This record gives sequence, C-alpha cells and structure tokens, in this order.
Amino acid sequence: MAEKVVITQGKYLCSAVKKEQYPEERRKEIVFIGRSNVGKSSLINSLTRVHQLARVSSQPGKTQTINFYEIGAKIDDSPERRDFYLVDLPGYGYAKTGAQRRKIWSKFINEYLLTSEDLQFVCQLIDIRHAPMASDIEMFHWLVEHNLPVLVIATKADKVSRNGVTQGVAQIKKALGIPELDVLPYSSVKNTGREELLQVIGDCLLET
Ligand SMILES: Nc1nc2c(ncn2[C@@H]2O[C@H](COP(=O)(O)OP(=O)(O)OP(=O)(O)O)[C@@H](O)[C@H]2O)c(=O)[nH]1
Ligand SMILES: [Mg+2]
Repeated sequence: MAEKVVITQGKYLCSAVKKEQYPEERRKEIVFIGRSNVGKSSLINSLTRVHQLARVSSQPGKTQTINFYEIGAKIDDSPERRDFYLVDLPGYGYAKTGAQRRKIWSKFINEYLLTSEDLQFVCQLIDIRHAPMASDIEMFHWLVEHNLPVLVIATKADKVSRNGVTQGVAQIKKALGIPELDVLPYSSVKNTGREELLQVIGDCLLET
C-alpha cells in the first residue's frame, strides 16, 4: 500500500506504572522497547517531528515510566484524523539499575505488554553498531513467544557507513535467528527510515 501518512500533532498524555494510570480513552498503541540509551525517545521525536516531545539523555536510564504520547495522523487526503498512541518504555538491560529495580521494571512492563488490548505492534530497537546483547535476544524471543508482533529497528544508522548498515542488519538477523526478518535501519538525526516506519503505522491505522 502506498498511502501517505502525515503526523499532524504529537503531545505528551500521561505516564503509568500501573493499569489504573493507563489512558482512559482507548486508541491503537505502538510501543518502543530496547536497551537504555538505544534511542527510543529520540525516535519518537524524529517520527513526530515534535522537538523534545520525549525526553532524551546521553545518560542511560532516562525514561522510567510507561509514557503515552497522543498522536494525530492524516492518511492520504482523507479529512478524517486518526489518533493513536506512541508508547515509550524505560530501557532494559541497564547494568546500574540493579536486580531489585529490574524486577520492578519487568513487573509493570510485562503487565502492560501482556494485558493491553490496544497494542498493535512492538518496535524493538537495537543499536546498529553492536551485535545484539543477550538481553536483546531474550526480549525478542519473549515478545515472539507471547504472540506480540515485533518490528526490529536498527538505530543510530547515521553512525556507520552504508556498508556498516548492511553489516549491522545482517548481524541482527543472525543473532535473532531469523534470516528473513525485516530489520529497518533508522537514524533519528537524519530521519532515515522515517517514511518506511510511517508506512507501517499507516497500514496499521487503516486496519479495523
Ligand atoms: N547519532 C545518533 N545519536 C542518537 C540517535 N538516537 C539517539 N541518539 C543519542 O543516543 C542517546 C540516547 O537517546 P535516547 O533517545 O534518550 O535513548 P532511550 O532509548 O530513550 O534511553 P532511556 O530512556 O535511557 O532508555 C542520546 O544522546 C541521543 O542523542 C541517532 O539516530 N543517531
Ligand atoms: Mg528514553
């Protein structure tokens, strides 16, 4: 499908660490997951083109709650707006977090991922420059086992050469064990991959 998706607005809605704090209004949800510092919040800013919508930091562990962003989108020339949520999650695999925090992390995030009825797909972000870590591989398999559709996004593509992009993507497919997997290279600095991701989102918004 070749419809054009235009993001018309993006705004922070709410943060949650338990079910009662999820948004009242139900909308389709697209979630971003990945290690701390991989670029989840940056990707949300790049995708929506709203500067500093999600807080970015060079220090890992910036995002600590499930953050819901309310996004308005128009598809093709349809005057009707389709609103949905982008959901930013705290990073996993952050060494300094400690075992206790990791336990809490997994509890409220597992609860969200396993009970949200509006979740459409999970974007799992992996840094294109490094081989996926054990925590990335574990997370990918966990998502697949729980029947959550996953789109793997290789982040920080601007930091490697064109050849490096090809190699990074191949490395990710190999580590995740699925040669035919679609891996989308993305750069939040150059907005590479943005149109492709908007296409996937558009297809998902048009589904009933
Ligand atoms: N060059 C480059 N730097 C990036 C890109 N995406 C993110 N960064 C940088 O990577 C660092 C972490 O980015 P964040 O978006 O805060 O990462 P996060 O995954 O949300 O991190 P946590 O909230 O800690 O889990 C920041 O210094 C960003 O500027 C990218 O596409 N290219
Ligand atoms: Mg973040």
